[in-house]
Amino acid sequence: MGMATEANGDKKLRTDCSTVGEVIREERVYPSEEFRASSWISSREQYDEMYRRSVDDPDAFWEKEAEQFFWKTKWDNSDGKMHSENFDLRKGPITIEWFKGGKTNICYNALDRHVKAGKGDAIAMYWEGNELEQNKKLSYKEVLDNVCQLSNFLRSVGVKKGDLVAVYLPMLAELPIAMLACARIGAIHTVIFGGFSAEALAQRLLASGAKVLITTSGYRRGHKVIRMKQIVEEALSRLLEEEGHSIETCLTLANDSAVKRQDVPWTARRDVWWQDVVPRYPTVSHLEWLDAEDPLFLLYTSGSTGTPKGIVHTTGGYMVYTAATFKYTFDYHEGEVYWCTADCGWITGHSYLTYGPFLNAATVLVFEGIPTYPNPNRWWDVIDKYNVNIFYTAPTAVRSLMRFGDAPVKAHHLKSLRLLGSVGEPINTNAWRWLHEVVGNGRCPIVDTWWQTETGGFLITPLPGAWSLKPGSATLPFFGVQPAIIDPEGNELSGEATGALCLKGSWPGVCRTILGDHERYEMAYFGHFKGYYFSGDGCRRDEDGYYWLTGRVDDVINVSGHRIGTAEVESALVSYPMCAEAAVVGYDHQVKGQGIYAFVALKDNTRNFDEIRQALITTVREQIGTFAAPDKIHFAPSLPKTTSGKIVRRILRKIAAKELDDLGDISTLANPEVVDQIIALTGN
Ligand code: 6R9
Repeated sequence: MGMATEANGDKKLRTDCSTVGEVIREERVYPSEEFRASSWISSREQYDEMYRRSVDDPDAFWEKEAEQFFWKTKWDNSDGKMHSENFDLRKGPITIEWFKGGKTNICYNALDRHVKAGKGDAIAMYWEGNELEQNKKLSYKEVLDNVCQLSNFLRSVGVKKGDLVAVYLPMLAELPIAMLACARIGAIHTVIFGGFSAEALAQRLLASGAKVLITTSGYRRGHKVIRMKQIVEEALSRLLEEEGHSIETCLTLANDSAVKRQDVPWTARRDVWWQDVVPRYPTVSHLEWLDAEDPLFLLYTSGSTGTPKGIVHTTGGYMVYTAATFKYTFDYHEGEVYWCTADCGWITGHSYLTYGPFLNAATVLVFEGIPTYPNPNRWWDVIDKYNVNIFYTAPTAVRSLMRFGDAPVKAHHLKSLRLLGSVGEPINTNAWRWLHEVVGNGRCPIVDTWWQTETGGFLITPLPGAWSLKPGSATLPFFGVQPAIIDPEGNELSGEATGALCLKGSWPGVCRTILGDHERYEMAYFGHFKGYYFSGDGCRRDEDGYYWLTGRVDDVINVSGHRIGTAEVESALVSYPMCAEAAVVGYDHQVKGQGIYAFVALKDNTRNFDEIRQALITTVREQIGTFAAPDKIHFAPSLPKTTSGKIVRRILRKIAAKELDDLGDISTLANPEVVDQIIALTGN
């Protein structure tokens, strides 16, 4: 049965909220009757009733969700409450606790529990490598065995509950295995995205205080070979020389098909080959029972100012929340093959490639490669090869594949697909329609999931069997989530409204702190609008209560779904000796969603701009990673500033967007003349 696409009754035109800013006809897309009837939440009425319960009595609602897991000790219910929170700085420090006093282990619930229930032979993971011939599959029992061996090794090198273990790996099967092995023994994992440079890796290792690092000799990404251990070596020697910080154990997976053992730098005593030690350990490993509020992992993310923030998630609430959101949003049913194209270096790889799916005993496809290698058929080949039912990806990847036209998709049957998902940035309606019509053949609903590193799991997302979709809208809040749209004066708006997207009251998956800096956590999320968590995103709520995300309203830019702080890029640029000052803004980019536009004032304007431009890009690559390199560098005599010396980005954003008629009032600048000079230099 097909999915009906109907134009909305009044057929009115409106401005699309996506970053691309097209004008579209509002339409609704309904799930087929067959899809609806078999889904967990199969009607708006069912959702409305559950949603009401979830906000009227969150404890009762989440208690029911939590009860399906194994708890060594039940949470403390003595005062009749299993969660407590203060979301309002006026009332004291921000504190959030869910299931406090309860003892559990997320690895037990994600693996042992299923094996004990007789599902040990079910496939936990299909792994498809960068190269066509590379693949493997692992049952739940096999993943558990691997996790136990690795956790025993980690114990043997002194890792204990509460210790930090850093993981710097590409998308090998060993990456989720490493995360689960840490969780098993109560070690806190911090996964550092493989695209980060030596410098960025060193910065995160130092900030986290990790003593153990798990990495690989190297890997292939498309045609490129990346010598990962070489990057690690650079990071570790810099750490030792400049900071006196040393990593005690560096467990290195030999990935001979990319970089051979003999070709990597090696430090005896510190470095060990995974293959030489881990398989020698027993496949049973006792569990560490953790308090629900013990930390599970640390993940660095970018904010609008300063250095990356080490976001801390805890055990119990995160477990219950990722499991519930995975089940209901992806409408997961046993036996289905689920593919999430995210990297475990970001939150999506934590919540919806690892924990959410494994907690639901799902079969997860892990793909190491890129969509265009060896050719643009690769993704569609993979979907047909593994009969993928649920496919979760990012708008930027969809847009990059749209450029190859429909033919590569049409050459595949893709009949197994039942549901599609999108994350990371607003999805523009063109990409939405292409995904829906060409990839999903008009049959598969799209869940456009809005959430953040800090939120742990989905906050605004379709439940695909329960209501109709509007292309480009993340639709309605998940259970227990209370969005609020707030105007610049801090007033919560009702009905149709546009403003800053905030949240009232906690949900189990929200992060609890920033490592070592609770005050920064309080200021960043709870300091703007008292009594609310501020997301940093702008949003519109329409006449049907649907939410439309419009992008960040702070100084964070979203490049191909990678969250980048303008301050980080600026600090890399100004570290280049010839750079006097730099300001970075985002601008609309056809494929990446947003691109990075850097305005740079040099100390000496007589130099060769092309050479300097190249050197500046190299500097950003070295300090952060290739993904953060500016797309455009615009040299300027100086930057527009207020009389107190603050750079006025608002004007630079307009110049980057070529909206020169709409610069606003520039007369209050300390140096209004530079605006014309910058404009005259466009195209530099
Ligand atoms: C999960 C993730 C968070 C920021 C967030 C927002 C943007 C994510 C989105 C979306 C519109 C969606 N974002 N999903 N915007 N629609 N479906 O991406 O986490 O890396 O922390 O980024 O990404 O701007 O604030 P993270």
